[in-house]
Amino acid sequence: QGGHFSWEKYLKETGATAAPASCFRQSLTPPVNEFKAGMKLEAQDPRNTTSTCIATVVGLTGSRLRLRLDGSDNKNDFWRLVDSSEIQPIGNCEKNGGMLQPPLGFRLNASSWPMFLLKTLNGAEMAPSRIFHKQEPPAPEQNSFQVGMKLEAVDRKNPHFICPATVGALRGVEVLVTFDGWRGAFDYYCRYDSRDIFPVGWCSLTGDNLQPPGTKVVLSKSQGAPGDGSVESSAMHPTPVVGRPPGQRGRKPGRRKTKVTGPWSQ
Ligand code: MLZ
Repeated sequence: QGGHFSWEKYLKETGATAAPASCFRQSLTPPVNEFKAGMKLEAQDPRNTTSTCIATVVGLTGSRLRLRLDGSDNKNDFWRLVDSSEIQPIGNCEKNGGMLQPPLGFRLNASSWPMFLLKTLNGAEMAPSRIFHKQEPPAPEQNSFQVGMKLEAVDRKNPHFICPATVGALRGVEVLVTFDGWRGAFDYYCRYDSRDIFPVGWCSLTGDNLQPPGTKVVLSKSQGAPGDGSVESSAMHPTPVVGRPPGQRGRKPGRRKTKVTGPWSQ
C-alpha cells in the first residue's frame, strides 16, 4: 500500500494547502536515526511518566524508534522520535540522582527488580550517547495552524502508522487532527507542539511509509457538502467509496484486500 500516495496530486484534487513547517515542533530536516534493533536506553514509562525505565529498541522506522520496556510485555510498545527528550543514554537517570524503576505491569515480583535490572543490563548493547540528539526542537511560539490545513500525523490507535490528516478545529493551544477518509474514528485533539504531527512531506524525507487516506466518506445532514461544518467533506475525498453496507457500519472492518488507489495515486 505504501509508496503510492502523492501529496502533490492529493493537494491539487482537494484544493487544500499544507500546514507550513513553522507550525510544527519538528526539525526542518528529520533527525538522523543511528539506532539499531537490540540497543538499550532509558525511557520515560508512557503509562507512568514519573518513572524512568530501561527500554530496548525493537524496531525502527524513519526518525522513530519502536521501544519496549524491559520487564514489560510485548503489548505495550511505543514509538519515540530519536530527538525526543523522553529517551536518554543509560546512566543518565542515575547521574541526575534518580533511580531506574520497573515498568508499570512489571511481569515479576517487585522484589526481584534489582536483580532483574542487573541481569538485563549485563552484556547489553547500550545505545551510545553520541547517537542521541542534544535537544528537542523548540516549540513554535504559538498555535498557528488553521482549519483545513493538511499534515501527516501519527494514528494514536495504530501508532506505527503515519497518515494524511487535516486540521478539523482549533481549541486554544490544541488542534483537532482528523484523518482523511476515516470518518472520525481515529481523530484526536493534541497540543499544537505535539511530536506526533508532522509537515506534509515528512515521511518522504525520513523514508517512513505514509499510509494512503482511508476511503470512507463523512455523511452529514447535508451529505458532507463543502463548508457545511462537518469534520470532513466529501469534496476532500474524491474516491466515492463507502466501505460497507449501512447495517455493518461501525464494526471493525477486515483487512483490505485490494490496493487503495485514487486520483492522487502515482
Ligand atoms: N486496521 C485498521 C487500520 C486503520 C488505520 C487508520 N489510520 C487513520 C482498520 O482498517 O480499521
